Amino acid sequence: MLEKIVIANRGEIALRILRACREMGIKTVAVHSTADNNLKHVLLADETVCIGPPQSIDSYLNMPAIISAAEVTDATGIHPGYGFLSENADFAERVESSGFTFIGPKADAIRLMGDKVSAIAAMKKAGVPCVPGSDGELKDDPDENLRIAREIGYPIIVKASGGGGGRGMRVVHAEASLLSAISLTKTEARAAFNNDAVYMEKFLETPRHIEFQVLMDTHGNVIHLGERDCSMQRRHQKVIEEAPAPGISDEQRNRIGKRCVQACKDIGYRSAGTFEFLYEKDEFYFIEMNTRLQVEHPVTEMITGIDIVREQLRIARGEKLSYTQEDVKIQGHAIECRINAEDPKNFMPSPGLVTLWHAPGGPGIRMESHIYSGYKVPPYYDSMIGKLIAHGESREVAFARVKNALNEIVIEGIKTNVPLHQEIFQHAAFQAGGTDIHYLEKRLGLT
Ligand code: MV4
Repeated sequence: MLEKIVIANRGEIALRILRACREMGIKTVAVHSTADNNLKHVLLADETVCIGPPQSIDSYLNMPAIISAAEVTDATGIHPGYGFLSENADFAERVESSGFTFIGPKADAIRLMGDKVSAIAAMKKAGVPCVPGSDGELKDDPDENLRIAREIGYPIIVKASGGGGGRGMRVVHAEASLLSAISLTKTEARAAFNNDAVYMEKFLETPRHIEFQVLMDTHGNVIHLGERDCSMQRRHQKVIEEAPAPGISDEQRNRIGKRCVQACKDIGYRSAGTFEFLYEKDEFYFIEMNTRLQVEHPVTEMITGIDIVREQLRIARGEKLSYTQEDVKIQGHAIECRINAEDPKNFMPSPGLVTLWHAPGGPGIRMESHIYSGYKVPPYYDSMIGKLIAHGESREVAFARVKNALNEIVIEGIKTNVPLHQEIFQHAAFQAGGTDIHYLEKRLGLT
């Protein structure tokens, strides 16, 4: 079972999945667009299938082409990675109804969590702390909506149930603009998600973004791997992530982790998942669940010693988790820098030929990247070209290592955000730990 899988992704994560497969003796099929013939994992894969032209919609989002690739290569599973089709419940369903294993949760769980109103209802039921809010979809009743908002207290945020990740939301500071904000958000949501359901939450003004990693097998075993702090972001794109989150106690970690584990059992989850919380004034508030492997999974791997991709593959083979909750021990601190092919000043993408590449190294350094000298970064996809991860026995040691590594990195031919990272690691507030989700945007506005 699961002797050969299709890797339905590209870039660093496709390479990460290929490496896990190699360790486990699983054969790999790299499916790729015509712009990606020279991707590192395509060159390393056991088999390759070109699935379409460069535009994602014609290739990495082309469900029939990906499923056909599994059929013609006799693969038995499909790993979606992150982005693209990874949280598309219809895709998961089509993969499984075609007789393949979707290396992720069941379609029902993806669908339940994709609808934020139903996700929050499920979490409340499982005892996961949520943001004070409307307790379900808003009805077409202005007086009732005004009453709910008054009860929550301004500022409030109106969110689309079909949104998430920063799409389809609007902050309301006073009653006078509530009703128009609701109807505007509904109109946008109908156009963007074909679903005009919206809900309200108390708007938290200076929270941190802290998320919990979970793993669940098909035998009812669930573990949490602690949390990550992903507050260092710009325009909903994370820039730096770290684990554990500064200032979070073992008591808080265990308490929230347990609630996430319970929620997984309640919803019949399987595979890797992430519970996103806002954290403000010592309280956690659930906002969304991500039903995929995440970009920042390595920081959790570094502090737990657990290979999350290997566990995903084991779970997909019907095996039990390799670890119990008692086996999970948090050791030291890990920090990840997302390295993007972009102008560090104006954030414009900077695709093109990498003329020279030297990876950083040394104790505690892990570089996840698919680039090589002579690789051409195509203009069609996300600009992330790698992740620099540093681990150390303390946050201070991890910081020292990441700074060294940023100085060692050589990437010529394209612009990258390495200088931005070097600047951020000089900031006293970031060194102190615990900066909120608005910190980077504010700081960039001033300097
Ligand atoms: C919020 C919030 C404040 N209060 N909800 C943005 C992305 C989506 N995952 C949820 N988001 C937010 N929801 C309440 N009740 C602030 C944000 C938010 C945010 C959250 C996480 C990381 C970055 C963010 C940037 C701006 C706003």
